[in-house]
Amino acid sequence: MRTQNLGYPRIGSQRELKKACEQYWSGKIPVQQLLQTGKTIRNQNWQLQKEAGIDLIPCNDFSYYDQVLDVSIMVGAIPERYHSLMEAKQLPDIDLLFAMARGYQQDGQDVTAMEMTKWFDTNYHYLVPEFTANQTFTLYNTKILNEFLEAKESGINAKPVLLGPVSYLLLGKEKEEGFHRLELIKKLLPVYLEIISKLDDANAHYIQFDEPCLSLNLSEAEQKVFEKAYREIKNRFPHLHIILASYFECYGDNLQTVLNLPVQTIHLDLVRYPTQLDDILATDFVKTKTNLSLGVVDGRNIWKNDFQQSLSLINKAVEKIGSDRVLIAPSCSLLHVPCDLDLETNDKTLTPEIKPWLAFAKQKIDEVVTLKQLANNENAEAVSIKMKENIEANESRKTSILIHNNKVKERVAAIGEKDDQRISDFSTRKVKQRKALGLPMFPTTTIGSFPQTAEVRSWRVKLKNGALTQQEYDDLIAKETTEAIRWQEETGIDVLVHGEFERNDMVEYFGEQLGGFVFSKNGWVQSYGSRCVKPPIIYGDVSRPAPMTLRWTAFAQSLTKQWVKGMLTGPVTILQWSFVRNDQPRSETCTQIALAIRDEVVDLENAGIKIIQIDEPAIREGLPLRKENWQEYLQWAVKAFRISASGVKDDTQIHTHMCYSEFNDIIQNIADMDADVITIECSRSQMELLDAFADFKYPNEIGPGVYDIHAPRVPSKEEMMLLMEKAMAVVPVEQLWVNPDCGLKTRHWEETRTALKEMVDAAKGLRLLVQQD
Ligand code: THG
Ligand code: ZN
Repeated sequence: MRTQNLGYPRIGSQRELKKACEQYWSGKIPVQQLLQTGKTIRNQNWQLQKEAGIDLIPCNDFSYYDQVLDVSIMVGAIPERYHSLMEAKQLPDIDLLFAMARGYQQDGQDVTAMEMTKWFDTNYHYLVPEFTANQTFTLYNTKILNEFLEAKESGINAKPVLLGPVSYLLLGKEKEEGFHRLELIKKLLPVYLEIISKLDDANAHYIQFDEPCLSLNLSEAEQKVFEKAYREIKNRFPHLHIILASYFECYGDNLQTVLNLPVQTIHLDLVRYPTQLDDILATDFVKTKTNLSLGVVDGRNIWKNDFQQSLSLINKAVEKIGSDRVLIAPSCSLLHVPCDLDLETNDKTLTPEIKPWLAFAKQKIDEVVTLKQLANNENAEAVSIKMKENIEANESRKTSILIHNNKVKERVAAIGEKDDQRISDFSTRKVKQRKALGLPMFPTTTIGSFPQTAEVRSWRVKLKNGALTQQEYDDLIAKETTEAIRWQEETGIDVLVHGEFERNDMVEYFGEQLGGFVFSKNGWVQSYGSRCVKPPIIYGDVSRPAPMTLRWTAFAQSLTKQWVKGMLTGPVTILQWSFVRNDQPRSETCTQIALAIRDEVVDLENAGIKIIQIDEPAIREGLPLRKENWQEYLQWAVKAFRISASGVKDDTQIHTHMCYSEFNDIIQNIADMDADVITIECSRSQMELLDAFADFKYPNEIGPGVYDIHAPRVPSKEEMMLLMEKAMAVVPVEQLWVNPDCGLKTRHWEETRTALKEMVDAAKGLRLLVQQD
């Protein structure tokens, strides 16, 4: 029996890589210092895994930005617009990488970044490979070999990890019509073979190909491409030990294909899908020589492993195929969990009762090794102590009074048919809202957040370390909020927002105030590039001990005669961006959060707030990877949103906001959410997205984003009017709002002011246009 790891977090346990990258980008450190930081992190990670006793330690799991982008650079899939930057090596490789990831504006050049999208159902984002019909590939960069040799220098014969060729193509997109990207496999494979050959020459024994697309619904033709590709690799390198890894789901209908692939080891995510082990052990697989990597330690969540449960899976496999064919592993790369629980030394955030229930990446590595020792009966005395500790910790969690709140459970059980329904249907509500709100045609609003300047962030740091008193901090937030309200009034925006200056992250802020949640001090997880999030930990029944947003919303409303929109994060998004308890269904936890948000909505209404937005940007990313599971998820997710929104009177207007396009396939479910107004990201696709709403005859009101807030560029009034005219062609004018794409938190004030003035002018222009008709 051996142990392996699929990938280790690369931001560094103190976010060293994030800090070094950002300092490098702002010109504060030279490139050598950034590269040295990377090298230190890689070596620390390798040593840590070596000392823990991991047999197959990954390399090339490190990246300065994103592992998919690294493959694009490795195989030379560098879109045309970066070629002038590459020529004559004008940019060193690392700067080319950052230019592709972040765009490049210097020396009169203005090149846009590559598109970013969600990595499966996680909160990690990757850079989408771009392919053309006459796409060529060449071995442009040997990062994977360099990292392998670097590990070797540190005395580690590492296992190179590489996104497999088929998933790499599937995760990309065609930038022109007339071909399918999978056709490119013929051109791509030679480059993969070339790099494998270099690794082979350097004496790599193993290679791990990540093919996470095997967790999706694949056509027969797509499955065939997997077979062809891996046969070719195997033919060229018969002695190389190939580990095939997919995760986040079972192999499903792709299982037979996977079993036919000429690979030595198949990895299973047994956390997501434990019964897959039985499925495989019931086939002829047992008679082959192929190894199984049992992903029993959760790479997506922070709970301590249940050794008894894992051992029963391991023992089952050992009985059928023998211990030599078994590897123990985390369920997926540990990229998705924080680095080290030992760094959580603050008893106030992670209380001493809860901390023993958890394991971060470093602790999970130990769990993998301990499980092997337990299964092998190695080191019996020392290991039996660990087993005892594990049973005790899990028992203490199961029986803790902290996780149970009977009032919450009773409330969930008592949810009735009416609780997820507004009093009247939209056609009735619309009339009452028009009368109550008195808004003009094409009402203008923003998504909620205004720029979080370094200064505003610094106030929070000072409050935490005692340099500001609570009163001083509150005064500063009040001043900032007041200025934002005044500025919006002057600019002529119709529905105002308070700006969210008091909030850190839109999920963390709510989690901090809800019962059943705890926080880490340092539990950062990479979201994209240098950006990290610190997901709250939901350990128990969720309650709302006190109003969460009432104070600042009511304060803002008291400053103005115009409507101020209350801003809340929706239940599905809070669930999706937190570490969720695994001792009850996610749907149950989501319903509890929905009730907490519902109480907040009702409190806002009682305080005179007539427009309330419940954001659900993560509702799409929560979709199961297999379509056959979509409806079950959508049913409870949509219901949770409706529960949160349905406690109000007809004339209170509920908004929601969603980012990330592709609504076509879930438009019915979005309509079922029954928000009075939905604001959506639209401008990048030039309103194409609206077609789904138009074809469906979406009945409620829509604010299609008229400018892309993800870029520093300021669009003109004319440009925005043009986009809105496109919208008017497919959606009745009385249904339309005018707003930006998304929140303005990451933008600067100057560009925000100019852009919003243009936006208000665009709305005025549109009103004139319509009156003339
Ligand atoms: N919050 C959470 N998840 C998210 C987003 C979010 N996932 C999708 C999308 N938004 C990802 N985008 C970002 C944008 C900015 C940051 C993180 C994710 C960010 N992070 C700070 C950083 O890395 O310096 C730290 C966070 C903080 O200041 O509290 O700015 O909005 N949960
Ligand atoms: Zn958004």
